[in-house]
Amino acid sequence: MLTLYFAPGSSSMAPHIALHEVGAAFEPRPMSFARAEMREPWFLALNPAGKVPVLAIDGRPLSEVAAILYYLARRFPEAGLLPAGDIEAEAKVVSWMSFLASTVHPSRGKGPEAAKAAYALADRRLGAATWAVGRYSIADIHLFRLFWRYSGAAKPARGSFPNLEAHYARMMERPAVIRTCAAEAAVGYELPA
Ligand SMILES: N[C@@H](CCC(=O)N[C@@H](CS)C(=O)NCC(=O)O)C(=O)O
Repeated sequence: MLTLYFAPGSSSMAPHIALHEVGAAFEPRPMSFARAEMREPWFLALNPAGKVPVLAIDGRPLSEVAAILYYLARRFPEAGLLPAGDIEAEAKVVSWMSFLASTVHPSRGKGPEAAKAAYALADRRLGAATWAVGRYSIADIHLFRLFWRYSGAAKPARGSFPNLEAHYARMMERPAVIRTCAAEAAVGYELPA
């Protein structure tokens, strides 16, 4: 049994998309920023950091976007979300997700210039490639969610990050992304600006 603790539009959007990509049955458990549910003792027992996402696997909590994406990709290999049998390509997926979690995600909290520099770096790193690492993978899901949030909040001028914008458009065509956006919008966004 899989349960996803998520807050619409937040970091948990990435594992939410991945769950739809792999087609796994799961229980969605919406969490509210407004009611500070992530600070409640029962949730802190699942993740002492007080953050979504958490994926409960038969009741055992797994936190951190990259770890949950990795778990889903490995548990459901038929979905092809990790390059199979290619150690170097798999390591590149880890490289992207480490970069996204350690450099890109925290950049918004460091001010607009830091965020712009981090997304410019991500844009250069992606370059003209269709997907982050050869073919579609969990790295693309992680990248997409961060740029979705940044572009929605900071509203950079069109053409500021041409490679990320093209990647975003490709992602928005995927049924798993469309389903996730619809499901999260139906719950309702409570995101700070
Ligand atoms: N490093 C974590 C970051 C998760 C994170 O920052 N979650 C935020 C939402 S985007 C959160 O739950 N914040 C709770 C709060 O601010 O109360 C990951 O990759 O999962």
